Amino acid sequence: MTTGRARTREAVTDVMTEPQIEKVRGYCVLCTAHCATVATVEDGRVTRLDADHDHPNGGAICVKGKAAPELVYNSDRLDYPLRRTNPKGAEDPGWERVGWDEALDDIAARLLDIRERYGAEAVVMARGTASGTSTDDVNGWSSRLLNLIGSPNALSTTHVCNWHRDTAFSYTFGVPQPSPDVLNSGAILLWGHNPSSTQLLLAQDTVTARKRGMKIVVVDPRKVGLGSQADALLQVRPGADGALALAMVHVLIEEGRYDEEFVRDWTNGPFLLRTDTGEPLTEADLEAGGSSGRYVVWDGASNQAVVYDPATRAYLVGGVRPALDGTVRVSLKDGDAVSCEPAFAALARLAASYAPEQSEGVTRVPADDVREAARVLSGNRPVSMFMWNGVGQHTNATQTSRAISTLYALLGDIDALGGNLMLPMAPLRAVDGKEFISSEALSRRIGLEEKPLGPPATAGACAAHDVYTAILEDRPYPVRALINLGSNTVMSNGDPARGREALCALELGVATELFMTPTAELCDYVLPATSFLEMDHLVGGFRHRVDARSHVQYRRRAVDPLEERRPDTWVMFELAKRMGFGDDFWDGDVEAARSYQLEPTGMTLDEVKAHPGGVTLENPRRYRKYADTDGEGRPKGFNNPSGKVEIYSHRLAEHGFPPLPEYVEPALSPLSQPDLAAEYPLVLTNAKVTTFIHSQHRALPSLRKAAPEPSAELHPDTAGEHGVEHKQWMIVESPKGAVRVRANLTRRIIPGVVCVQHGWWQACRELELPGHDPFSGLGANPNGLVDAEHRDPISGSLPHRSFLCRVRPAHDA
Ligand SMILES: Nc1nc2c(c(=O)[nH]1)N[C@H]1C(S)=C(S)[C@@H](COP(=O)(O)OP(=O)(O)OC[C@H]3O[C@@H](n4cnc5c(=O)[nH]c(N)nc54)[C@H](O)[C@@H]3O)O[C@H]1N2
Ligand SMILES: Nc1nc2c(c(=O)[nH]1)N[C@H]1C(S)=C(S)[C@@H](COP(=O)(O)OP(=O)(O)OC[C@H]3O[C@@H](n4cnc5c(=O)[nH]c(N)nc54)[C@H](O)[C@@H]3O)O[C@H]1N2
Ligand code: SF4
Ligand SMILES: [Mo]
Repeated sequence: MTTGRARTREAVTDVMTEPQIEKVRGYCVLCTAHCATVATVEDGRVTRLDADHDHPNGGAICVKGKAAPELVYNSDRLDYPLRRTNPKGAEDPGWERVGWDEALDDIAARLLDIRERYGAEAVVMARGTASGTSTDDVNGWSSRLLNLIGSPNALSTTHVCNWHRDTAFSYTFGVPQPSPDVLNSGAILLWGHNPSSTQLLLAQDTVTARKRGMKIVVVDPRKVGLGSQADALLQVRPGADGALALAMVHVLIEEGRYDEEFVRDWTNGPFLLRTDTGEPLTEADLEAGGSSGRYVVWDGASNQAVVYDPATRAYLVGGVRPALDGTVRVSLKDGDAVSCEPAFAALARLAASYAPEQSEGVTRVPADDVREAARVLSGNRPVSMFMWNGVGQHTNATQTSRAISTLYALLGDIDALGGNLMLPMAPLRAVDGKEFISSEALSRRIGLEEKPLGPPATAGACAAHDVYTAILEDRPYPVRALINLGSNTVMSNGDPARGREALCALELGVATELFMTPTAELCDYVLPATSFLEMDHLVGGFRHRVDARSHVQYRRRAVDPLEERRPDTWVMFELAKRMGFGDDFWDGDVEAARSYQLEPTGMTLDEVKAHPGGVTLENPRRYRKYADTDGEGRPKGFNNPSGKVEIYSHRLAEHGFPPLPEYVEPALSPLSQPDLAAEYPLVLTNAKVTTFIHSQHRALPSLRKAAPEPSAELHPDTAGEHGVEHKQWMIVESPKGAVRVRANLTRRIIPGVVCVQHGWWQACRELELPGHDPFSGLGANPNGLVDAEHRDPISGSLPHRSFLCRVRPAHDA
């Protein structure tokens, strides 16, 4: 165990007239980066946050982190538990202040009553994103409570957030997208991810690596952040990423730039597919009693079919050199012969139909640029990558992620030095209480039937639109209670009007919140939560930076909670006690629970606390672990049905989805809906704003000053065609709804695309800047522009980033 150098708290206590200054080490939890910080506390008031430069997850802080003290003292923060006295939907909710005990007792009793009358699954817990709220602190405990209640229904936004980055990626590699080991990369591929605005540490590390010559390839319709310094920037039409990835795959194959040994040895590219059925040839096809779970390759050395067994990750005979191309005829057990080709050859054919010169009209990326980008990657290995939101909010999102993952597979750098490296987090004990819920209950999760490979099956998560259906139509069964735990559910999901209708129809709605959000406004109880600077937390590793994954830290609160604000973790423990689960919740003793979490590390809580900057546990870097062998010399392989990196996804095939990453146009696009596009000729997308997280922070003066109004980016030529001028208020309309935003004319976005911002509702009292009605076409909530009817068939993702729209000046502009 190496110990992080512990910077002791500086306390100046001897001069009475001077303010008492304390420095408290911790980390910012406002976004996914979790930058290590040092808070300055003067006379009990937190006044600033600075980067901690002596921490594996440190070295940087952004404007939001700097503004975090404002979040503690903002005059609109919730300070007391509130109970509604007027019916939902009434203009005035009639909030009355209640005590914590009274609120929690009543909520617990009503949850138990609803469970009794409708079954546990009628209770849903909506979770705020771990990448943009401090609910990361409470996730384990809220899962535990929900599992004890016996409900499988956690609602989250993963289907438009990280699911494609992680699970769709895992359908190729068997693991969620690991962290890029960017400091050791020859090139990084950033696809639909803009870390300069959203994940500061990756941006910082990328810039560091660039200084020693690392290359950067960015795929984004906008030239922003690292895209401005990229060696190759592909400004793709939103939603056409799948075609672009196939175009790049084609270049790698056609120009012989892929890692042939890796593809041959570690992917299922050599597996033979029958050309009559398109399905893999299996041992069962070849011989009576053969297994349909064993696949067949064509051995170029012996010129015969050879069986591969996923159980041993080996061929049944030695010295095999499987073919990656060509068509062969293989004799079947019934004496017939069938012609077959390796999966890799099928991929090559698919990709060839998207050759850069042919797909230019689809992707809008010049063919030469596509070729150049592929060459930059293959010529500068090891390559690491990160894809995120830009690819995850489309009706074709899963296959897009599959196409990008396939491209990455051909480069062969998964789990390599300088590639995307799999390293475990610190071994804290899991507390999510999976053991408390029955598999029968889990099989009833909302959305599971429709999405057997999607978030309900793989991420334990339901989508809001499905939960709204359960509330409003009792399909697949009634939902009567919704706890919003740091989740602005109606703002963050498509179709806010339906969200409002659903929340009004609940028997019990609860929000634990910092502010009275549009979601909280529709609840029966609103409970005042602490911000991250007001609460303690034990963290078992930092997700993104490879070398911070095993860093354990006790984040001490910088200040005590103001008024009656309480940490969500405390709320979970108190609710659990009141619902009769005290025995499984350490009778409400959060610190005792943290000690239990720590046990596997061999450290006590006091030992961790003695190092305010945290402790880095040993986590040796080991590369290409898939090649590790067991006692019998069998390689570990990849955690997929085939034991290989799956170019051909057996899971997708089993469920009737295209096993190769076929490109399908977005549901509403200029190419898929030309008639509609005659009326709505532009492509709608959106992106995060550096200054804010999602629907938050508009009330903080220093941030709002920097971005006072909602705006949308569009190219000057596009604006000109529609009579819109720079800085003018304009209406962005889709077939579904409208928003009113300032036009931001910029050449950094490709023509024909409108990039809106998500999350505008809140006013800023200090600056006297107005709020925006989340439910009205005169507001600025782009989630009203899309519906939930068009969605990705596998994940249920919604088309926030590829819908049709048009623009015009607002009448009052
Ligand atoms: N400042 C800030 N930081 C955040 C957050 C925040 O709200 N604000 N949220 C946090 C969360 S929860 C998340 S999930 C992450 C997300 O982090 P990112 O993935 O970086 O999020 P975005 O900036 O929304 O999207 C990335 C890029 O996708 C581009 N894009 C839009 N449409 C397309 C498309 O069709 N194809 C491609 N290739 N690109 C497209 C956008 O122009 C944008 O530059 O950020 C986290 N950090
Ligand atoms: N159109 C469009 N829609 C999107 C996206 C998009 O890019 N475009 N992005 C999607 C993505 S990636 C995500 S992750 C979701 C995010 O959706 P949400 O998870 O709903 O995120 P926020 O809108 O930031 O709302 C979080 C709420 O939690 C509160 N909060 C913050 N910290 C705490 C805390 O510690 N405790 C409690 N109790 N409350 C807290 C905040 O005040 C805020 O109201 O939105 C999705 N929706
Ligand atoms: S990048 Fe994210 S975690 Fe880092 S300081 Fe900014 S808001 Fe906080
Ligand atoms: Mo997200």
